[in-house]
Amino acid sequence: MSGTVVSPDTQKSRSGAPQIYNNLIGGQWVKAEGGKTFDSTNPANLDEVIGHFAASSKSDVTRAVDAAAKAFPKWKQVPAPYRAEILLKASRILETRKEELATLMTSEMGKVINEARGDVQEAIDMAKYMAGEGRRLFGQTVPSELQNKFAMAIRQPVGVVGLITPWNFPIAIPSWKLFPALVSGNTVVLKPATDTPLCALMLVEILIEAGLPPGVLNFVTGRGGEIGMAIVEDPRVKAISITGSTEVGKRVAGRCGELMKKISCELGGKNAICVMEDADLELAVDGALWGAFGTAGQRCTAASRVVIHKKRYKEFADMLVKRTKELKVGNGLDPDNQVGPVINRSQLKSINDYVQVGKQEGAKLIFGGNILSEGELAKGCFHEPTIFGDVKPDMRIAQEEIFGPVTALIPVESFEEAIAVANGTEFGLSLSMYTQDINRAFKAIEELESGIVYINAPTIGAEIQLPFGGIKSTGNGHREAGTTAVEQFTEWKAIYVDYSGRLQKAQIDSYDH
Ligand code: UN1
Repeated sequence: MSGTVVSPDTQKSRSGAPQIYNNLIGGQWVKAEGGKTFDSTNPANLDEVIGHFAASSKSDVTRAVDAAAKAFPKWKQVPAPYRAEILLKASRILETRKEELATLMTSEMGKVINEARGDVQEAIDMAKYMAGEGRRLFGQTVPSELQNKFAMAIRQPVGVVGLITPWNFPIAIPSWKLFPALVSGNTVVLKPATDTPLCALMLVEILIEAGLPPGVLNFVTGRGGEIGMAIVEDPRVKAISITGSTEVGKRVAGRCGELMKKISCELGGKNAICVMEDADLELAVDGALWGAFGTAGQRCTAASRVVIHKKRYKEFADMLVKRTKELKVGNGLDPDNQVGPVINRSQLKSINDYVQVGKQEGAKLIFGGNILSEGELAKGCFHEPTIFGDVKPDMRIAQEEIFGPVTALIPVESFEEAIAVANGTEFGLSLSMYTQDINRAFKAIEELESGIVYINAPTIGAEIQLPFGGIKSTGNGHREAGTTAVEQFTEWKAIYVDYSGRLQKAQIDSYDH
């Protein structure tokens, strides 16, 4: 398989002035037709421009879909185990370049370096897992009710798929969508978040280097409003997979519904850790600290609520505040820092606006609450890890996704109340229960209304070999990762082979004894 096309721009040293990075269409790195660009900047230092990227419009999307549609007939003929070889090779390149990619990610997205390594590792894991899927892509064989008749179902690729990815896991989440889509035989138009286009571009380059033929993967950067909907609207795009805000996801899903397209949404969360009176409190505090403030709270799975039994509430709150005080906030490239910046100024403002909402609602601000602007921090988008106490379950800060380092402590009287409070939002992604009681643990597994449940572990930290996704307003019935990932990217075809040599009528002819 030939087709290695490497961006001439990214081959240059990244140490000098910021480079211009183009779209990848049909194996060629090309400028947006309008010639316009936008900048990606470092959230730890907004003066640092990471690169200039193509500000694409509808016509660029049309060209990308042209290329993907043209490449599809040949790509779907490539045996899945060979498609998988490319993913395996990509996993090896990712491993070799892990440190470089992690450093780049911290500079472009802000997450602290150790977490950036984890993000790249998640893509490596997914590449290996989906490479294995190339030799599975299981179908079904079932008995026929008639003699001399064979019944089976196979998976086929859906065609051109549109992938719309967020900035918070800028390599991992594109990998969750790209790898199952590609191994299943689809061709792709990928639109990454405008805050993190370089991370996604690096992943694309690696797949090209691993041997992906021209046109199989097309990459278009630009504003969601402008090009995201253009991907959705193009009649040749047969399926969309999007991770993003609930607001955008609902709009995209609505339109896909009208157009009868397959659509999988991974949207907001308002995840909770429940801490019962019998919990190992040290362990629960460790979990809450990591769940609430890891990735500066910018995970769909972040623990933005902690529901605590009244008997241990004060003790827990004191311990959490003490530990939060010790967290070091700053540029994620410094390995001593534990909390990096948030993604951009508008997100910083939105987070701080929620802090004001919490105060107005009468929640007790027990730690943090401020935008950090001392010294070097003034150049970036840093927010103090923030804890509200005595939060009522129906307050906005306990109901709405904040997507920042803010958590709400909610006291409850019982296990049953904890479950009811945990379930009492419009979302259903990740919920967790800390208890030493095995009966309660299993009751929680049964009763918690979410796609992911943790026992004695925080709400973050899903592994790629199990389904990832949520219920209620978090998703629309799909899951990423695990064996379920290929569902969105394949169509079932049921096949009956009648080798009786005569007309046999199902449901009408009966078996003759
Ligand atoms: C997200 O929260 O947007 O489970 C993705 C986790 C990570 C993935 C999170 N493996 O926390």
